[in-house]
Amino acid sequence: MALIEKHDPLKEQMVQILDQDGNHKEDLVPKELTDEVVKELYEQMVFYRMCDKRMLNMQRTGRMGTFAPLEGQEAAQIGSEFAIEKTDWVVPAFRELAAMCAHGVPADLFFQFWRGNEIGGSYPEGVNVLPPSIPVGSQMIHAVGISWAAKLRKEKQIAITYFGDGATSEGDLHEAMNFAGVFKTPTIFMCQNNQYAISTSRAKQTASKTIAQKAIAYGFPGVIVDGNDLFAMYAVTKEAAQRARNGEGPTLIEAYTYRLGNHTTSDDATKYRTQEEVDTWLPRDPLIRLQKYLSKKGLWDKKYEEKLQEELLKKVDEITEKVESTPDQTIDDMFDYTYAELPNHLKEQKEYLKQTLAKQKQE
Ligand SMILES: Cc1ncc(C[n+]2csc(CCOP(=O)(O)OP(=O)(O)O)c2C)c(N)n1
Repeated sequence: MALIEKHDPLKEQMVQILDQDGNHKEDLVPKELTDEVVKELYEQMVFYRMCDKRMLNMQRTGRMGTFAPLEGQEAAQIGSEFAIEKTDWVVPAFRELAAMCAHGVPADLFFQFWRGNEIGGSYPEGVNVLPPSIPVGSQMIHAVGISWAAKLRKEKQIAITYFGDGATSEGDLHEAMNFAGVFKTPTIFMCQNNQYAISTSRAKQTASKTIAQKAIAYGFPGVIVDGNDLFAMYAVTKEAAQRARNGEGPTLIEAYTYRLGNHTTSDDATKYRTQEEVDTWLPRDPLIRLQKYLSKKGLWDKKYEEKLQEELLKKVDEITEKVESTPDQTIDDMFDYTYAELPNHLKEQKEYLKQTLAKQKQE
């Protein structure tokens, strides 16, 4: 528990194990992060960045709806997801391509969701991930509910909920954190502080020095982590998960990161942030620092990267083809994936819609 216990969220210090030059603090590297595992996680991060790029290309060519790109936040998501069990719950906002898919959501369904196809909400049985939450800051109370239920059932399951710095201005987060603190629910509050809520900068979002310090008011620890450092993200989330499973309650993690792309495909970030600012973040890219780390160990070079990207491109192509050859959603798809059993008023609406459309076809 050393990293969380030692941390003072008021001090604006950040837990970092791997710096932007690929240097690491040997004594802090978790033993689970063997060379093989780090390589595997790096490959996942590359894959999700490629999926993200493909979605962007599809959107620009009219084959995808508006969506929120993830570029720059891969370590925050993959590092934290790898620290929990597949039986735990992931409760995302709307930028969590990597966390959701790493936790079991098939990537083609993620694509479908953002194409507006309700099939995108039909996750396979046993995948413990909630759908993206578009209303900002509404999902954290669900995570607290899920984890509280697990605690009442005396199960060792925990929930991790992802949200942005902007979501910390929503009342629901504070209700969720208060409840979590009082009932010591096994919840991890994962704030990806990517410095902006659309055009509102972090400095304008809150007068608090740090986001992590907000946890103090609710009686549990808050910790700031270098969100572009896979090792630190894993190590701190692992500790938070252990705390949760041991009955010690929630943790707020502020993953200090940067959204390299636009807020969504409808946004133009050049209107509110300077190129100089973006340039200061480019060398901190989570992928580049892992490349440097692996390269020092003789495990990464340009040839390996080319081969990897070639292989992953095939995977991304297959996903795209599957997505684009899937038939359009049916009326059933529109109704069937929200409730375990459809409530009566929705049964009536479904029937009404079917009959109305059938009548229209006859006319
Ligand atoms: C309740 C609500 N208000 C406003 C919006 C419009 N909106 C969508 S994303 C966003 C900013 C969210 O910022 P943040 O929570 O920091 O997450 P990020 O987009 O940076 O990942 C806003 C205001 C919304 N979706 N829901």
